[in-house]
Amino acid sequence: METITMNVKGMTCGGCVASVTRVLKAVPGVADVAVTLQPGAATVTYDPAQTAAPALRTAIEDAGYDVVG
Ligand SMILES: [Cu+2]
Repeated sequence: METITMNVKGMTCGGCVASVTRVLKAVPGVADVAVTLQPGAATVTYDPAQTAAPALRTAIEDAGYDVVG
């Protein structure tokens, strides 16, 4: 397992946190997700044999948020 923390821009409330959490958990290979609003960040533990950082980033962006850095 690998863990990555991404800075997420555009989340404004608990609903946003729930949305980002949901889309990340839907990515095959994701084992654990922790999203915080302040600061806006998503920490994801995943199986590198099944997914990778770009797919996680895309999932967040497809949900309408921005990944910075
Ligand atoms: Cu919101």
